Amino acid sequence: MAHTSASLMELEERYGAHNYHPLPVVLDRGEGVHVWDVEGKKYYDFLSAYSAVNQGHCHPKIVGALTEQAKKLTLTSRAFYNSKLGEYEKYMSETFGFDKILPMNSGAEAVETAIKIARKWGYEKKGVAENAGIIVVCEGNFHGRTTTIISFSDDQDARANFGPYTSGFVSIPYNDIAALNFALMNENVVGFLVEPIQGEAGVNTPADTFIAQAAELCKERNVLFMADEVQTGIARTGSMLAVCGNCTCGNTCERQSTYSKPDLLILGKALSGGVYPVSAVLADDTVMEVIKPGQHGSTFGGNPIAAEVAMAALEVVKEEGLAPHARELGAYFREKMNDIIGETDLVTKVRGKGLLNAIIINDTPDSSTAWDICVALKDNGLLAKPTHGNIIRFAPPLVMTKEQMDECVAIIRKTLFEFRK
Ligand code: IF1
Repeated sequence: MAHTSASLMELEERYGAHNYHPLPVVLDRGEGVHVWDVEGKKYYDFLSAYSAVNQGHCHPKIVGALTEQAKKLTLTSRAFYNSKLGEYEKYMSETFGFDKILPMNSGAEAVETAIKIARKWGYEKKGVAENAGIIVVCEGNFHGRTTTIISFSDDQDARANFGPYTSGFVSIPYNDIAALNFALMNENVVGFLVEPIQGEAGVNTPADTFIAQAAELCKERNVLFMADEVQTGIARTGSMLAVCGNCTCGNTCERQSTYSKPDLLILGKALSGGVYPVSAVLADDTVMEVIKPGQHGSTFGGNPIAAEVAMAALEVVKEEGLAPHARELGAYFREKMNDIIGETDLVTKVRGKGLLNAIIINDTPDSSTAWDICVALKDNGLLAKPTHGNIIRFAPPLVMTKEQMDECVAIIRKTLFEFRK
């Protein structure tokens, strides 16, 4: 019997853990900026799987890399070498300008890897007393959902009743250099873990100087600057990396005025174009050399499919000039949103960088207005989802054309004007 969206939602309700509350749409196919539901209705994807599908759904080059490698060798574990990993590691080292990469699978795994490296570096290189290492994090952070990561989350949904919690983390307000300066007075601090733009907090963009000043302070205090670019990386914010415009990938995006190369760079999501779970931590030898054989890893980390898929995904970013395109189209999008803000009081603000943006709905965070607008957007053929409460994140694949963006802006405008609070 052919399934309908309704019957498939029922299956998930009955047999799946209820750890999500998806928008009521069942997707069956994706291509570029479009997805189709089970009944064949077409939508613009304005979430990109939370910035994992930057290169567009089912990009032929990336899917081709997956299928070709999958016919040859999928997994050896790291008990043996494989013919793709070394080439991939070199490619990543040259693309991002770091000596070494530690390959993992999910974003949270990469964040956990960076935390372990920072702690070990603190004890073995900085001279912090064992088990006394502190990592500074920011209020409103989202770095994944493992027990250690939610230990330093201030989101009660993510944290409550998962204790006992991992210690060794100190929170400061985001975008607050004075608070960071004070926190780094503590000699036991080994790292500062930060999102260049806080995605889940509602595309919370800091002052332009925040990241560069934070990187500078970390250098002065011999603390590792740990940039979580799982969501902001891979051209999403208009340069290959949100933190450092010094990427050596040959992109034509303008160099950022400030040079803020992280000591630990954390990548995931669009590193594979959403085709396969691929994440990574990059660092120079002085940091990465604290990890010795047997001290960290994962069964699938660095597998040949991940290597081939990630290289293809990054080639697409460079060949199609996705970083400068995201910068230009994102500015255009915010300009159009500001025009709409001038015409209705339902939206109070648009904010973001490149094609990572969000609008603030003029209602309380506990209202259902943002959700209701997203359901109405869905009915009008555009998929987006609220982050916290009254904020709707807009993050289309970076391959979107200006013409397609105009169609999406028209759908957003039509929906907001139809919408009765
Ligand atoms: C979900 C949020 C976004 C991330 C940053 C690490 C990770 C993420 C900056 C972990 C993952 C995803 C997780 C996904 C929804 C999405 C999300 F809403 F959860 F917070 F994007 F904002 N660092 N973010 O954004 O990577 O282990 O998921 O591969 O949990 O539903 P992961």
